[in-house]
Amino acid sequence: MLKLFHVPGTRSTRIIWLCEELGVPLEIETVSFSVDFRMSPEWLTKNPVGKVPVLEDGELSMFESGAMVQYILDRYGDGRLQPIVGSPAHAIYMQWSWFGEATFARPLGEIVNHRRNFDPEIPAVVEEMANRALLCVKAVNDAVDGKAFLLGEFTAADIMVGYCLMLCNRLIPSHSYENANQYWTRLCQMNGAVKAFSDLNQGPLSR
Ligand SMILES: N[C@@H](CCC(=O)N[C@@H](CS)C(=O)NCC(=O)O)C(=O)O
Repeated sequence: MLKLFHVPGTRSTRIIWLCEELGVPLEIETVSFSVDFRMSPEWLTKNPVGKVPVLEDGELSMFESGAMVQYILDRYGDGRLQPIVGSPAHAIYMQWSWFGEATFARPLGEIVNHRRNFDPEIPAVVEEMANRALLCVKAVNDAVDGKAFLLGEFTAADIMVGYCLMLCNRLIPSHSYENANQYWTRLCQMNGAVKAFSDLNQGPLSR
């Protein structure tokens, strides 16, 4: 059985969301987000850079959320929630999945990290990162114009990007990208999202 080491509101929500949509059983162990825990020798054997999440499947142990999503789809998905591998649609699916972690999550993570490490925060730094994140919201806004989801049908790319929209809404509360707002509302109605975000207020961003 898959086992997820989870912190509410972090990227581990992607795995909970995906498994719920697929109906794949998942054992969830909530762990501490403290630096002491994450930098402990025991945790560093699971995640060598002291971050969350970690996923285990028997002997297999993984520490990148996007790779976990793809592994679960390929091993347990029976072709669901991703286009046929090698098709142009799959290329676009990968594009949005990678965008979710490599481009969109990055400035948002920098805001979180900056606020954790600088008190008071430096407004110019937060503003720069917020502007970068808002460019990503605009890209999503344009992509879902006239479509329910990024590829038309719901795929795991929506989970990768949906996590960023959740974070964005908490960190940069108001923006006027209407398609993106409606897309986010649609995502929030999915069973997987309801489950994945049910413990948000117990997470590190609830402060
Ligand atoms: N690319 C990694 C990023 C992991 C990551 O940055 N996790 C955050 C929580 S969502 C974390 O542990 N941050 C602590 C830190 O960077 O100090 C993934 O997708 O798993």
